[in-house]
Amino acid sequence: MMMMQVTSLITALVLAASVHADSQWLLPIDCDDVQRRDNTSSSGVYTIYPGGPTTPLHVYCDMDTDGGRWTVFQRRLDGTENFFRPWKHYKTGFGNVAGEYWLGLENIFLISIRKMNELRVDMEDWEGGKASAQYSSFSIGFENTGYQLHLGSFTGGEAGDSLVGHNDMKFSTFDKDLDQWDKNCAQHYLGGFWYAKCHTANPNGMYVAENATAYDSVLNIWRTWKGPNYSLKTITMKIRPVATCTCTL
Ligand SMILES: [Ca+2]
Repeated sequence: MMMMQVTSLITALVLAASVHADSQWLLPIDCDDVQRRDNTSSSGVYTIYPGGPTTPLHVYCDMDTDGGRWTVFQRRLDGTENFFRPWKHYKTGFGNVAGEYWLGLENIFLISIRKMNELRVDMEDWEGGKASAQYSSFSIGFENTGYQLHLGSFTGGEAGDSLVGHNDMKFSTFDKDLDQWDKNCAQHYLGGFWYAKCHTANPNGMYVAENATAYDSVLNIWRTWKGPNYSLKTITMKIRPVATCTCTL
């Protein structure tokens, strides 16, 4: 009798463990997984698990642009969110995934180490114009490297390459200066980014409405498209696994 109970207990435990393993196996780590599991998924907010089953993460998935599967890690739409924030916020993420947000450097790191990803930046001006910039690969280092940016080659897009000088840079915020300038880029240009000395793109810079005046590249600019003092109406940074991905799934 005792033996039977023990046996059933073990059976139950093994069953529970295998169910647990199955559900882990099925949890999406990015928007690519979301679309693989249901190819009718439309653009919107989903839950992914790049840090494991106990840390669900809300994210906006772009399932429309150029075949979809994009995991959006940065989005500016209307200036409702404050992007002039300290390191701690850029590390963990902030904002509203249904609107403006930053997914968090730790989350971006966890997503980017799992598969080989490409980067796409989409932007709009105030006259109805749209442009993009694409890069063959994108990943960032872990926190001890300052979440150092590793960017592949520019592969196209009307917006031009405004990230070329940012490759290999560490991330900086006003309270953590890891840039290459003797002053503080993040503090001076009102954002948080992979600043060099300092920038040709400032997606997390100050957001101002059309025709507002600002000085000295503090705005959310993309220099090769609209120059150094044009605040973009929208800008979105997104990654997805490259087509040659051989990841196990
Ligand atoms: Ca500095």
